[in-house]
Amino acid sequence: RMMGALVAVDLGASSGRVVAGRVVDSVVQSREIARFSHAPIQFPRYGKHDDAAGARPLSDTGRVPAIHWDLPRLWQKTVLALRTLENTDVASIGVDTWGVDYGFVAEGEVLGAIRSYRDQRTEGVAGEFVRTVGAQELYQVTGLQMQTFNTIFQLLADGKNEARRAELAVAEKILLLPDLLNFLLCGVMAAELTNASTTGLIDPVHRTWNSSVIERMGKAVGQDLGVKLPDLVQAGNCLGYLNQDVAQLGTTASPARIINVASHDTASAVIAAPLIERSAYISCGTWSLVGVELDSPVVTEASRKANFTNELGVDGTVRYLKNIMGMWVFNGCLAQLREYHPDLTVDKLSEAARSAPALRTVIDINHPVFTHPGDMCQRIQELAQLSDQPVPETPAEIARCVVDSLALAHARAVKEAAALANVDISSVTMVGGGIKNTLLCQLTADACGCPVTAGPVEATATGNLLIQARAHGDVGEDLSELRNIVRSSFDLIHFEPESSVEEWRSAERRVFTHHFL
Ligand code: LRH
Repeated sequence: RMMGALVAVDLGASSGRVVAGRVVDSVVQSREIARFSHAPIQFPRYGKHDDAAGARPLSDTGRVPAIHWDLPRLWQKTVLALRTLENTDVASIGVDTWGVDYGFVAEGEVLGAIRSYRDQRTEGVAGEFVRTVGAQELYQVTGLQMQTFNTIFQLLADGKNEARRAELAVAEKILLLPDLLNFLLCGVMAAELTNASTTGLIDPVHRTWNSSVIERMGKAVGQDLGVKLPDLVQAGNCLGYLNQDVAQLGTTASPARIINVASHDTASAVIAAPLIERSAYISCGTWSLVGVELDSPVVTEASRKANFTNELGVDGTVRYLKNIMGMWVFNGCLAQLREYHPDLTVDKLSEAARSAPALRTVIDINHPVFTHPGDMCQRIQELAQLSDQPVPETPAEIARCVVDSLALAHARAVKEAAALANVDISSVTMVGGGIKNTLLCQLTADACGCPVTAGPVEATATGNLLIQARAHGDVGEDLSELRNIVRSSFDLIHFEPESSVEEWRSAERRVFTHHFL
């Protein structure tokens, strides 16, 4: 019989989509069922004695808001999309989302709110823990980049807050977001490895939970965390069957399966990055994830200092990469500029950037000032001022500054990845929504001084579908075969470097990189 459809639920940090597809004659055929935006939501957070202010207006801007994800929206949109497929023969469903974030489950339900990794409760927490363990030692045993939002630091922050600590105490399991959605879909709990590798709780060599770090953490939060982490499973595992109350998919004889895909969005994107020999990849979305595929982790001091991470990919691969703030900054500027220019769209702003003077002002796009939501344009202007460069004022100038700076950061990370992992790189493969900005692709080729191949845009959903197809035995086992399928399914765009790398090198020297703002 003709195999049923595969459904990818792909939730990025700024938009989600549900895609139905199949692989027919080594070609991915897919159709978007739903697409929706979503964003971290800010709630004001008050001090214990704020009510003493009485009827006076509260104007203390020093308070940091709590930032949650809109799980009800994400779930509802997913369910509605699935229901449009009722009476279709759906073979399976796979879920991927951004990394690191998690929820608690107790008594068969989701407990409390899902915090966003942009929530500032982790501030200061990481430093303290890292100092006690030792930064070098921690890197050696986890291979993970230092980001204040790593799951490990979020859990530590929870342990420091009475209310969250109480939730953590009654939580039966801690589930990363895709695992949580899978649980809602089929009632089975597990932790899929690629995403678990973003927690800081994985041993990247043995590819297991890292019992020594988990024990240490447990002491810090006064809980046995080990029992709260579900068993690890690999991408391709059949977790369970869709609860028919959620949606009636598949046939009565065989309801749709829930398959663990590479549930970290970046891991799915890398699967569908049509890499050739000696090619680095850049997965361009909210973040730009820049790196190379390796078969073992790199945990040298140089690597730690450059803040490269060893996240896990499918089939024993290591995603050796660096997080660069990507379209997050661009989209943040767009949102802000739209207050004065309501007609502005992503496309218009990208086009405007094209016409603005090149390399006039370059900033450190990865500067921590950009981490939290807020006034992106002003932060850019401040960094420009601090480095004595012309301050970008118009939408075009601001956008150009972001795209130039992002391309520069891409090139730098590619170079670092090659040096740190001791590999030769002669081309770059870009995937993800950010490649719709073709100026970014061209400038990345220019800054890297090597050709760029861009595509597919929907790499993450494609990687999600491919792992499902493989689990059903519809495609070959090899990762290289999966990438051949990608190559024959999408039109890839090639960009040759057009300007001299020297211009970029000298621009790089203007970047202000001090992190004390
Ligand atoms: C990209 C991503 C990235 C993580 C970040 C939290 O969406 O998953 O790989 O570091 O979000």
